[in-house]
Amino acid sequence: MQEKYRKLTNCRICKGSNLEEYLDLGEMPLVNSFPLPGEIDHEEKFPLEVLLCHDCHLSQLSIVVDPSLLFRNYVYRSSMSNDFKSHCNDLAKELNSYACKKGDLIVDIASNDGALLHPFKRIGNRVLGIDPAINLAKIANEEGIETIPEFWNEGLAKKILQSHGPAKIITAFNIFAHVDDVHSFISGVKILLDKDGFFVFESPHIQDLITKVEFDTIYHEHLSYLSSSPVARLLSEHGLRIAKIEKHNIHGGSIRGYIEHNFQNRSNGSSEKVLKDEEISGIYNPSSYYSFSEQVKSVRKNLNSLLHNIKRDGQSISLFGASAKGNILLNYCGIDHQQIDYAFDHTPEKQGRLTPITHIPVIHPDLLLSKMPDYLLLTAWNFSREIMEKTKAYQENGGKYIIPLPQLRVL
Ligand code: DWN
Repeated sequence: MQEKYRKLTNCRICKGSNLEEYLDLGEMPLVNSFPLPGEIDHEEKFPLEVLLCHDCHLSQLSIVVDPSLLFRNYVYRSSMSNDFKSHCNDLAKELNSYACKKGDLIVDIASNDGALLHPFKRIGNRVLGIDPAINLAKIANEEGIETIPEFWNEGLAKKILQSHGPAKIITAFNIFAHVDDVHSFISGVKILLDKDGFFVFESPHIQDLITKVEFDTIYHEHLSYLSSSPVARLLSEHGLRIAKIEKHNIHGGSIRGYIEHNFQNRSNGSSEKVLKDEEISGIYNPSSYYSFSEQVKSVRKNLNSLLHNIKRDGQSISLFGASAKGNILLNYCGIDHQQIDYAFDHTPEKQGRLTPITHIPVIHPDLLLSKMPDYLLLTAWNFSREIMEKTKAYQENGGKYIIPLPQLRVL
């Protein structure tokens, strides 16, 4: 029987073996494995430990779970958030103002339900999605976004170059950190990218994870936790370079890199500034990681004491956003269906199922006012603004929000 995961022995970017564990969150479920009520006897958990490479500074998980287990049938839909969709709109408008034009090919790696490609198609670009999730590729194809249901690699890049020609833009939003063989991934980008093209990736930034203790963004889908220095090192091995880097608030704080062939020189000096900010934040200093575990434990202690007091006072709690990060927060803090009555979530694929291990029933947000919990724990805290806007009637009825991270707050 094929093993469900392998242990990491070498850094995936520099191949060094100078790896040191700095965080152990214990055995955790696969965060997007929402069981049906009849499936809870077969749930699995896997070690969730984070290592720091002392040679290239890449943070990475100690194991690699079989990606087919994680991504072949995927319940996370990018289009559930209007804020994320406008984030994608802004990118399409920006790139069409200077980097591509109508008719140019835009390829999105890990295109999910097509959220990032719809705005490019509306502008008149040719679009192509790549996503191994058969269920999501079906949705995207039905909505007119051509999507190949495969994992991205060099071989697929060569096939697409033959069939579609070079891509003026290749995007990879919230996927670069999910990839085990990053060398094959980037080599594929080099093959398909037009000589004047940009590869634009966006991933959570470890600077925010460490400085704001956003430990709930650590889960088995996220194999790496990125910063500019190890990424630049990887790119340079494949004839690519960073032209521009931006910080974005999405998903708790992300970095967006605009990457070009190394024979181009369209730098705007931003990568030097981001690197300087990273150095000042301490993420290239190993001692910054040694206290992180203690900070994570104090998040758990403070949240548990707040929820304990609320339940002691006889009040009810539900959550909004049956998110991947939420499943880490709940499982690490030992919070389950005994304290949390319902998980409200717009994602059709999650409704009628239970949160993994904690077994909180996921139901449609239309039921929020009828259930009327005293408190809503925003386990999708990265979308707090949008969720509070959508649940204004709940707040007007006296409902309160608990925002667990980056700072524990009750609103
Ligand atoms: O990298 C990843 C990030 C981008 O998305 C994936 N590996 C997994 C996933 O992580 P997540 O589930 O923590 O992401 P979100 O986007 O923070 O999850 C938000 C959850 O809240 C989703 O289940 C959708 C739900 N939601 C909703 O039901 N109504 C969100 C909004 C804004 C809403 O209005």
